[in-house]
Amino acid sequence: MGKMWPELRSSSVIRRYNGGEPVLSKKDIPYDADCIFNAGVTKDRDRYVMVFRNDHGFDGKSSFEKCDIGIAFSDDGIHWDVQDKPFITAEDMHDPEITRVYDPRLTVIEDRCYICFAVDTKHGIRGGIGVTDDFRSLKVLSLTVPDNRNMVLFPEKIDGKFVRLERPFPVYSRGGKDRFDIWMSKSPDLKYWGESELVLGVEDVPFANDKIGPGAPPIKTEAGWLTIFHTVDIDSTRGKNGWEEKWQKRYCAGVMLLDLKDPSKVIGMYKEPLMAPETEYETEGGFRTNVIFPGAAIPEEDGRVKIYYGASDTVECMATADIKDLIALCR
Ligand code: BMA
Repeated sequence: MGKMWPELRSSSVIRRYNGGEPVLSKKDIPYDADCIFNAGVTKDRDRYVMVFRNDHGFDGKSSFEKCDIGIAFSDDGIHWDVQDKPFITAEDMHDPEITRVYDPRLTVIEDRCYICFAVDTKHGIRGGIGVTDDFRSLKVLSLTVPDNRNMVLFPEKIDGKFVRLERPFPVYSRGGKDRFDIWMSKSPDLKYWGESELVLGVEDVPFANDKIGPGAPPIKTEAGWLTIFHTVDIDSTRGKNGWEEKWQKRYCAGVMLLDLKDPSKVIGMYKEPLMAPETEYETEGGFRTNVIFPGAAIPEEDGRVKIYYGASDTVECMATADIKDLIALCR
């Protein structure tokens, strides 16, 4: 038996939109959809754009036939106009190796919108990066070797290079179990990536004992790159949960500050969760239980940040916090 992990609470700086009700769920989707979650959101000029994961074709037990990426637009970041067909499907990738595309993140860099997404293939999970100029078609720029995912791009070049955070899965070298960390790589063109460095190890996050990964693309502030990530703790005393026979993990959101000039340096981190699963959608009502999976943080003119997160792999929710409070937590 593993040890019982403590109750975790969200920071008091967090305000869940509408008490934690979803901003997007299956009922909003005009095509086949079961679970709508783990979205990426950005602001493209004055319009919000959301790309979201859709697991559909549920077998009634524990798996889905398909997993692809839909797209929606909004004027206020709360009410969404979902486009009438998916944005990226595995078939659109025109590669028989590719079986699923999911967990997208969006970043606008120099007026172009880039998407990072996870790509399941018959030979491992690859991290994809693409660009779209019309939100209808995607040009794929690069795919990592397996296994890598949870990639997010910084919103501007640093020292003339594109920068991404990422989460590879080094199974053998980390003892054959989940001990996965946040890394960073740079690129001159979003195609060739290198200069890789460790950013944060799972052992440095007091409320994680399993793995961590990038969540929202970082926000530039005077104090540093404000970066929301996800964390996982596992407790083998957790039994049947959600729709699955066995789900022993809990996903939370953490927050840290990275150095503006050298973002491989963590200059501050809140030692407790920024968000922990608390509402019914986050803890009980979904396919899984106890999952908060942050994928976007949008700074607003009023000093607040909209934080988008998937709840229990079933719906997409949003919370807000004051940017000053988020920075203060990291110090
Ligand atoms: C991770 C990913 C996420 C998911 C999370 C919780 O491994 O698959 O997409 O939200 O598990 O199930």
